[in-house]
Amino acid sequence: MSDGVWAAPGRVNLIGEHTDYNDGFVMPFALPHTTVATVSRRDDGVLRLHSADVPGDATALRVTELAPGHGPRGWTDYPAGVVWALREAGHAVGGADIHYESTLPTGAGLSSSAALEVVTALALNDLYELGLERSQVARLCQRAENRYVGAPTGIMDQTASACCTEGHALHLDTRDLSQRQIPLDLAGQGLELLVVDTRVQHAHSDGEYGKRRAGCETAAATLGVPALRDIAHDALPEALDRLPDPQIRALARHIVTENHRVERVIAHLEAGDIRATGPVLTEGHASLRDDFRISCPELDLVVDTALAAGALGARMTGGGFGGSAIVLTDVALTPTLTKSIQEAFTSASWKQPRIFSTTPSRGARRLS
Ligand code: GAF
Repeated sequence: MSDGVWAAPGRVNLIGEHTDYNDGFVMPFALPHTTVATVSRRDDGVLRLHSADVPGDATALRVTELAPGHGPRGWTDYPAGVVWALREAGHAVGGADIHYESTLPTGAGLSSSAALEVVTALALNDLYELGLERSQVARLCQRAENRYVGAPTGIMDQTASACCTEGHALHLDTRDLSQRQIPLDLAGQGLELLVVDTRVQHAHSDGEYGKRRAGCETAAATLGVPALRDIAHDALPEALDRLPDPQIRALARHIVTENHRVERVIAHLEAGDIRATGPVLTEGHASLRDDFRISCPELDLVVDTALAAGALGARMTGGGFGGSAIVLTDVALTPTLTKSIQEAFTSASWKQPRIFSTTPSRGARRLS
């Protein structure tokens, strides 16, 4: 008999990529796929972690011995990192037995790590009566990932998993963490959003993420601003003239234009016109491919094939170098589009992608 069951979803990001560590704007929504944690509190200071999706026995760790860089370097680092981050922030968290089970594909750029962190934090927040707000939960989970796991990621994925609501995309300002829930009724406008998981994750993705982040910080320092968020879109040409290194210049151009694309997408959604966001999504892909240089042949093939088959817009989503793309389309076109993408992958002799239709779903919650 457990003390409770919690669930936290993965996400797709509609627009606003790599802007979250530049104090910029993002617009993710939660997937219906979740990681579910069945949890019992224990008072002997032992954290016992088991996953139905990973072969092998449970891992047992002493909460007092958790320290960054000392984890076993596997999936258990994410929940262990959350316990470490909670305790480091002064929260009296002891042990727990946690059993995980997930419907989220891992390694698909759909934030399975954030879901694992958030479901753990939410369960412990309830069981140990910590009284943390959702945005505090997200911040602590990000700290676990940055410091304990050692990945220099932004705040988007954890906030999406913790704070998204059904039927909405979440407009998050990553500087002051203010949030707006933007209605996104795809079916109401005869539209569908497809997720295409390319099922590839190129090996160098972690290091390249850090390099992009460092490059953006160099650009901001050269321009004398706290973050690239502080460069207004109409001041971009002048700012670019002040960046001598072409690669750094291209990174800055992506961030400034991407923040502007988020604003354009919001304007279309607020005008009730989801279709009009399509070309903006596609522009975002070109910018990630050409300026930020984080796409890959598989993602480009999805985007090019979808557009050639009549999609309204398409782009990679998430960190890049593999993972998933999103495709905005009229519902009637979905079968043709799906077939075209499958055939394109067959012609390229690549493993078949996983394609599914999705809608903005609920954020993390207690199930029982
Ligand atoms: C990954 C990171 F975890 C996010 O913080 C974000 O930077 C994203 O890549 C790119 O937008 O998912």
